[in-house]
Amino acid sequence: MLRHTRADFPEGFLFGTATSAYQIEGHEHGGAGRTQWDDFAATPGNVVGAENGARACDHFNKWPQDLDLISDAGLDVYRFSLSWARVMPEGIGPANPEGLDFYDRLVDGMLERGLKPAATLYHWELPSPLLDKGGWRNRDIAKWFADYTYTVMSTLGDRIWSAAPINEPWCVGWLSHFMGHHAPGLRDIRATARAMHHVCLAHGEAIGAMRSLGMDNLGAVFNFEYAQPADDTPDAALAAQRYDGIYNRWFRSGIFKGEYPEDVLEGLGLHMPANWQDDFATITAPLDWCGLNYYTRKLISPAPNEPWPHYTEGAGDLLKTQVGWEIYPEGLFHFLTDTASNYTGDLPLYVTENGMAWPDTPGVPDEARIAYLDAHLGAVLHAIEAGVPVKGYYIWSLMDNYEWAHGYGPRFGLVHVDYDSLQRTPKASYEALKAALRKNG
Ligand code: IFM
Repeated sequence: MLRHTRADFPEGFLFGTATSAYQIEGHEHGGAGRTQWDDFAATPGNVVGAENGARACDHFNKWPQDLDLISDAGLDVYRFSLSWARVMPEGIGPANPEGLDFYDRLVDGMLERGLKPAATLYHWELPSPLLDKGGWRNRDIAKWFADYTYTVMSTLGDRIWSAAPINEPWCVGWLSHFMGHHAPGLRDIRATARAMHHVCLAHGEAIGAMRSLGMDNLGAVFNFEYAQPADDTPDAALAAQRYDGIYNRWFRSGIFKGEYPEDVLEGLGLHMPANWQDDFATITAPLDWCGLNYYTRKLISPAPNEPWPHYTEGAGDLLKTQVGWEIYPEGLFHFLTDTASNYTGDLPLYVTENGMAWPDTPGVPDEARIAYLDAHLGAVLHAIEAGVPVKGYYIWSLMDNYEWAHGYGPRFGLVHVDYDSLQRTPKASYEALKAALRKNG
């Protein structure tokens, strides 16, 4: 059972669940074009078992049953993403009618079930032909992305409840271009600086494209990790501050303040594209809400003999999830209050992702996930009591799915997926959530 129920939250507070296109749809269906994740997974050593999203959960065909699961749980919002390569197989140029039709039916299916469609336009499956042109390193990506956004939203925009251009810009910029853990697997500081800026520019251009179509309720979705100094030394504190700057401050600062943090520019400044300062008028396009994805914390130690950013990251001894992430709900409270106090003021905040991976087996109650959700719902309530305008909480994820470089091993779902039969089985956490959402006073 969840201790926290709908009745504990303010009237109108929204509960939702989130997924993304490449992780669930089955990319081999419906005339979708090749993506950077197909290429990355096909290169030895990048993804556990070289697994890819070709089949995934076959949501492309099973979506009515998946939407039924969401509405039967009593959830209000479905945060889903659209695959650029499904809509435009070449990334630019003609749209794929089968791809647009799929999303058209999906959105209608949400509305028929009383679910609010919360769309994300980019959740990482860049069309391969655009990577051939440099991908996020190429400034032109901002225009390509705005064109894709315009095409999609010309069809769907009148029925979308809320939209965000890009999921987790840190993953697009840093994780994929500096750490090399995600496609395209680069480890290059110049590419990183460009990607970290172009992702902000593309965000702003896409917001402009959606505003030109008359859309509202537009936002941005950032991910956060609490940076804890590994010990009490001033050097560890500085290292953690640098980590925090790159991960947690760069994108919020660019998008809400029209500036990048000085402590990050110390490392990236030399590698930035020409005249980057001139782009802030586009990047700071006004938003209607801000989304926070939060999972864990890291312990940060100085690494003075390494090049900038001179730190290493590790884990402490808190309880860990299946992917080794420490469970630290205090971090969610921190980022909600920090965002409202230092960046967004009265703007509505949504927890757009939160959840845990656990090695679930059907029939065995996933008590660990229930406890995780309870603890984080507690952090949200605490933030609301402190005056932070949090308006919703979405769980990652509806069902087990493709966890990127980890393949299909980590299970994040409220619903178990058997990857042979593709059968969906709700877990105990799904049932607990359903009971908690029913308790409306
Ligand atoms: O699966 C991912 C998702 O694609 C983005 N946010 C974090 C999740 C868990 O790693």
